[in-house]
Amino acid sequence: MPMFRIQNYLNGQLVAPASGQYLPNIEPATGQVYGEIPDSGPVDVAAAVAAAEAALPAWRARPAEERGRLLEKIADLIDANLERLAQAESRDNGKPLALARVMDIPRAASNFRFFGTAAPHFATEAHVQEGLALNYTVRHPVGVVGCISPWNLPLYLFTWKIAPALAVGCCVVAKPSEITPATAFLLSALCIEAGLPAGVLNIIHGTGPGCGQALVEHPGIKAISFTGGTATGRHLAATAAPLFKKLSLELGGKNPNLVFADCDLAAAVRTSIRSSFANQGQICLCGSRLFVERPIYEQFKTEFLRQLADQTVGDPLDAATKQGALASEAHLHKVLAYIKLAHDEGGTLLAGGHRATVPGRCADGYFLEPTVFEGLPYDCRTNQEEIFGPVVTLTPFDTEAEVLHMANSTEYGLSATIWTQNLTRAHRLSQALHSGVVWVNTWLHRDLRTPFGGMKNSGVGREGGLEALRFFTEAQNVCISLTGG
Ligand code: TXE
Repeated sequence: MPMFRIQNYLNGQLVAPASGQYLPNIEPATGQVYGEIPDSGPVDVAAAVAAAEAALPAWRARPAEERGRLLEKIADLIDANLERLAQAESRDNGKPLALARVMDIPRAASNFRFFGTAAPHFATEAHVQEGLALNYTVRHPVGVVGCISPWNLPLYLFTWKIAPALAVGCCVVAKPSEITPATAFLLSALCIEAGLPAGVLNIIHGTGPGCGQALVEHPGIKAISFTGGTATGRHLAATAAPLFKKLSLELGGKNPNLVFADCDLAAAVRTSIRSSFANQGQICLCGSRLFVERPIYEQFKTEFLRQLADQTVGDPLDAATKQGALASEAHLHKVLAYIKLAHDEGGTLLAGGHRATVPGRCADGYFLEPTVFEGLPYDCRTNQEEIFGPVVTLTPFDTEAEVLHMANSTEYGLSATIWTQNLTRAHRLSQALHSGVVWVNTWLHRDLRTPFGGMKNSGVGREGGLEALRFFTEAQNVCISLTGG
């Protein structure tokens, strides 16, 4: 099979990087190189920013409805190419093809459709000072913005940033993760097909230090929307703050899953399997710390481990596969190191714990058994640090105060899930949890209008709905005297 060579999307064209250098693209399910990624650098970033700056006046001047129609056209093209995109996503990331078909790619289309239709409805405020003055607020597109995304939900998170930026009239220079660049490249071709004007969106491929850093530092980039690891987010913030750039940071999580004795146990177990292991546990919203009220602890554990047996690890292309490969070899070794740490910290292994072997074409893939530990203190490193893999801990609790303390004990505050039939407790606890997103008797239920993001070290700012549209704009207040001076 010929190498799948990815190109940059620069000023409406698919082009090679200025250096002519490429990086290998590895298929995690096989461990084999199957393509090449441009190793772009500051020269490519500067060309992309220049193209975006040139496109900006015409793009921001277009009626919002027209911009929205173009975004909807891209959404339609994503739908029309669903199978091709899902296959590319699965191959590039290692996730089950079945998951990419129902989650990643449909959501990417929804992102464009949602913000495309939101653009014409984006209204601003007016404040009247009776008899004195009328203030109205204009929200101008902030200009050329940078969008940097991770490898776990590649097209899903990439488009979640790009669509609102384009909707409000910004031009974009975007960098997908170098670990999963394929669907961003395929999106470039769909944008050309949709008739997106040259320079409005530019997609530059490369490493974080080589290409992402140049994007963050470029003086032409006025705002940066980033999703990725907390350590990278901290570095980005340190770079961008002295340059006074707007920053939206969606970072890691160590999310608690609180299961009370009065819950619907069948639903709690079923969904907790998903919230623990979906996408190989590589979703920032996965609930990796399961706290179960003592009266049902053993029952929950037994049923959870029983259902875990159905969590088939296998070839992502196989319809029976529930868990595919981890995204990279380095990530696999990181997660394996955490499994060793959990043993060292005195945890009892209840399931998994080893690299999984999948015979045939996937013999060298980066597979890991779904892994469960119990008997670890809530404040040990295994229970405090983001593992970002199919590894969870089970911990019993006796009181609401105790579980709240344990749930809130980490440096993170992205999401939390509560399982209870007690309405009062659900509301009381939701308010007390230090999490940007709380789910009650559900998980990963998303309404794109709602604010999305984390507290504490899980991030700064919120994405989603109006929050995203506001982020990519600069508010200007106009005050008109009603008295004539
Ligand atoms: O992410 P990075 P990594 C967590 C998870 C994982 C850890 C590290 O715990 O193990 O982060 O993953 C770009 N300037 N999450 O190292 O490095 C990079 O090229 C500008 C949580 O793979 O944060 C990529 O496009 N950009 C998470 C993006 O940042 C830079 C999802 C994310 O990569 C850069 C992924 C730099 N100096 C990992 N350095 C979530 N919250 O969903 C890197 N990048």
